Order: sequence, then C-alpha cells, then structure tokens
Amino acid sequence: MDKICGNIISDTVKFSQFADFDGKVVAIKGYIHRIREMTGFAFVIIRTDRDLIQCVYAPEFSSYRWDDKLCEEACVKVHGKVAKSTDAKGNVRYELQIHNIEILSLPADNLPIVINKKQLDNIGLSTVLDLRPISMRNPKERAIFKVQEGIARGFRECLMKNGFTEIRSPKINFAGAEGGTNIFKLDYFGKQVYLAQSPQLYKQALVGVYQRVFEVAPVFRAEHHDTSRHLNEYTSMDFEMGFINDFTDIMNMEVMVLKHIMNLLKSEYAEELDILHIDVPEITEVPSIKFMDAKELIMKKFKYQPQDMKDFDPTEEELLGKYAKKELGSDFLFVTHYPSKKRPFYTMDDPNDPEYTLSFDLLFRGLEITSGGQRIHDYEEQVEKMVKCGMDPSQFETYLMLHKYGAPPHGGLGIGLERLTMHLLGAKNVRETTMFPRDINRVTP
Ligand code: AMO
Repeated sequence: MDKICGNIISDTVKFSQFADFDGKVVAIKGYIHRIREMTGFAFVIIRTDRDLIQCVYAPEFSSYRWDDKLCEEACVKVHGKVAKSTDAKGNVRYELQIHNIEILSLPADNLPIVINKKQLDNIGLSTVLDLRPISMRNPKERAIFKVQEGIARGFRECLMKNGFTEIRSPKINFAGAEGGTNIFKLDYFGKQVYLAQSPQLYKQALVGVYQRVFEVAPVFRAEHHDTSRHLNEYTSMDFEMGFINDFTDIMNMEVMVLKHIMNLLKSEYAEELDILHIDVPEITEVPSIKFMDAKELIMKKFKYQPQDMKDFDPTEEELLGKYAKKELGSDFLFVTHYPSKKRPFYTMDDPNDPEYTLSFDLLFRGLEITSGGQRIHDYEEQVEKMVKCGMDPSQFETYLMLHKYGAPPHGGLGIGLERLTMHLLGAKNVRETTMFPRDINRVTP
C-alpha cells in the first residue's frame, strides 16, 4: 500500500531497508541491469539509484509469468518477497523473490555499449564521454560522481558547522578576477562582459557582510591547451574568511575541511570507495614548504632544472608529491610564499620580503588542487598593487568598495573539485572525473 508522507509518495523500499523487511513482500523500482536466464529460473538484477539488487524469477514463487518484452534497460516496478541467505563465508545476503514485474517503460533501441559489467570495456575516454548519459549508468562510472557528491557535501557540511554562510555570485561579470589570457569574453547586449574565472571579487565583498563565506559553483577558464588537468569549465569550491590572524588560519581550515571530507567518504560512501578501490588519505597534519625551498629541493635532490623560477611545471609538482609521500609520509603538501609576480592582484605581499606573497597552493599526490592566501585589505595598498599590475582601479570601483569602506584582514582559497576527485581516484585525466567536461574540443553532451 502506498504511504503518503507529506507530498512525497513512497511505494518502494531501498535495498538498505531489506533487513527490516525480511520475509515480507515489498516493491522496488529501477532499471533491469542484467537478466541471466538459467534452467527453470532467471536472475534479474535491478539497478536502483545506488544499488544493484538481485531478484529471482521462478514459477514457484507466484502466479506471475515471465513477460518476453522484459529486456535490459527496461524501467520496472518489481514486487517480491525479501529472502535472506548466508553464504559459505557467513555473509548475509538479501534478494527478492519476484511476485510481479510491472513494465514502466521499454527502451527504444539496444545500448551502443555494454554498461552492465563491473566496469566499462576498454572503449576509450572519448567514447565514454560522447555517451555520458548512458555510460554513467555503469556502476563504476556512477560511483565516481557519487564520491564527488561526497566531496562537495563534506566541504559544505564542514564550513556550515564552522559558521560560514553559503553565497551565490554572478557568473557574468564586468571584469576578470584572476588575470591572464584564460578569460571568456561575451557580448552582452553590445557590451563586453566576461565569464567568471572565480568568485573572487564577490566572496571578498561578502566577507564584509558575513565574515565567513563559501561557494561551490562552476567557473570558466579559456584554457587554449588540451591537457589532462585543465578544463574550460570546472567546479570551484571556494571559501573566504574574515578577521584572520594570518594566512595559516586558511590552511588550518582547509585541513579541517579535508579531514571532514575524507571521514564522510569513509562513513557514507564506503560502497563507492570499494567499487573504485579508492585509498582514502589519512590526514593528521599537512606539512608545508616555502616556494623557494621547494625549488631548491627539486634542483638539488631530484637534479631537475626548472624552466620557470616563478612557478612549478607538472613534473616539479610530481616530484614534490613524491618527496611529501616518501619523506614526510603525507599525500598533501602546502607550498607557501609564491612569488608576487605570479599571484593575482588581490594577494598580499609578504611585508618581510615583498618579492613573495602570503599565499599557498596545496598539492595532493603531486597535483595542485588549491590556491589560496591572505588578501590585501587596505584600500591604498590595493589600489597601488592594481596600478603595479597594469590595471585601472576605476574599473574596479565596486570591488574596491570593500577596501574603501572597511575590510577585515581576510583570506581564502579555491579548490578544484574535479582535480581533487581525479587524484583521489588515481585517474589520469581530469575529464574522467568531470560529468560533462568542457574543453577546447568538447561542448557536448
Ligand atoms: P586558481 O586559479 O589557482 O585560484 O584556481 C584554484 C584551483 O582551481 C583548480 N583549477 C582548475 N581545475 C580544472 N581546470 C582548470 N582550468 C583549472 N584552473 C584552476 C585548481 C586550482 O588549484 N581565486 C583563486 C583562489 C583563491 O585564492 O581563493 C583561484 O581561482 O585545483
């Protein structure tokens, strides 16, 4: 019988509830994932939102008789009796002895790929992405994005617990926040505007209101290169904190957030971690190294000659990742005090050595997943830095309202969700951990 709970009608049970319904007749809804016909009976695996439920059809279970229209990817409602069994190792299992299968809809065509194996056949990333709406039905593929949900959820949960307010900043903007050439220009009723490279200008403004803010939202970067770590649209998990003592407050908050995320994954996403063989990092303390010390280490220890002394290339990040793991026992490494020339206009220079900044990146298993730091809060200082960076402060009047009318010492960071997911999974390409990637060659599906 349907139970009416508020305005949601729940006439089915979840697999996780099967233990409570042992021996009882219940209904489930889902896709037919696989049919295995045996002599005199058949296994029908139903794929629900998160589970694969084994159902068994046999004439002795009920008067229901097999319908030849039943096929894989049909949407069905199955009634059946929950049956408990114990395997040789003593593991308890539940299945459903089918009493009835109601067909809700039938697919119009056969699938172009096999999705009902543990993982997709070796069809190549490009095909996986071309067919995303269906390739994601594969249990391994969908597990990736469930884990990604857990990461974003953990980020949000931890910050809400720590007094942060969730904000929504516009994605069509009057100016770029991050500088560089990777900005999308847009014709906006005859006026040139830009797609947001980050919520930077707005999250800083809102520190002046809520003191601690965060946002999880898409941002856009006109990356012209086809790399395994760059997307043209990605999800940025940003926070900004006011009234900080110094930029280590930001780093400490990030460590707390990451610990919360990893614990949440272990407690509520165990099945997906298992499917994906994810090795969740143990986080106690995260070591940190100054940028120039890291450069020296790369040159002396790894005998690698950097091309650019103001930034790291991917090989350098990998070497630092190896160093952190082998010598410091950590999957994460903060690199602090980046050169002023390479950081955006809002970054505070180190008063003790203005060639460098009070900023940091966080490397995770040898990949940059976060940039952050302390921001300039003094009006004159910010205007001066903008001029030094070749910017026209009058174009940034609304941004500078924060500084002009009183800003606390503050700072924040941005984490690339897809990149964090990528290295948590040990994936080789960020597109593998992006639901519908946008890159120089792809805007579909
Ligand atoms: P930054 O530009 O370094 O900093 O970006 C922050 C993090 O976002 C991710 N990221 C990307 N991921 C996929 N594709 C890209 N093209 C891409 N570009 C960046 C990375 C990176 O570490 N406003 C600052 C953050 C701050 O200081 O608060 C910013 O956006 O994981």
